[in-house]
Amino acid sequence: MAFELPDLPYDRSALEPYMSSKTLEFHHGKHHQTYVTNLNNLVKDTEFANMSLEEIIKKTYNDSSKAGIFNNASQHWNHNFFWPSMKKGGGGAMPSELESRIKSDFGSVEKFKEDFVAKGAGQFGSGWAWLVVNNGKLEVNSTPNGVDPLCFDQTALLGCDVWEHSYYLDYQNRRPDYIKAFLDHLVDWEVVASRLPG
Ligand code: MN3
Repeated sequence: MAFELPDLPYDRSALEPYMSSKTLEFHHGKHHQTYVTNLNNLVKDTEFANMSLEEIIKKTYNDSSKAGIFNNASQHWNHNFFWPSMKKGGGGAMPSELESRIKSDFGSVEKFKEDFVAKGAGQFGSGWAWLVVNNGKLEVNSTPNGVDPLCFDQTALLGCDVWEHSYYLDYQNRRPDYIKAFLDHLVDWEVVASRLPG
């Protein structure tokens, strides 16, 4: 079964002014669509054609002969995960369980946000900043290109796309400002909390 581009769970203008409809038009409509199209072309008539996205990612990570499949599969997964992590009127207060986990593992919500922005801003070139659960503990990290927490058997709670296509139209070179706005005005913390392992 072919992979498909999911609809955005909000209008293209819903995240303005923090993420413009122009950015979503290109980012969702062109970039994400291209990963889906490339992936479908690459897995056609191969052993990967009937695997889940997660299986494909785990089986092709670090296999240089399968780099094209890995990159497009992981980027499809990453964007499927990214869109519903945001909502109109996001940011704001976190559900109490998530907030207490963050306070206990980072010291404070402010410290978590500082660390997350620093990881995303410090990622050289294209990649992602993540909040993950690793061995029961909340951590922030960053990954290059399409690499994601599935590759390391970590549970992803939140990912921020720090490829230039995610912010350049709205923030130009000000990547830290984009990541701060993402945390303070876009993230749906209810969704993030729902991803905590039970
Ligand atoms: Mn992207």
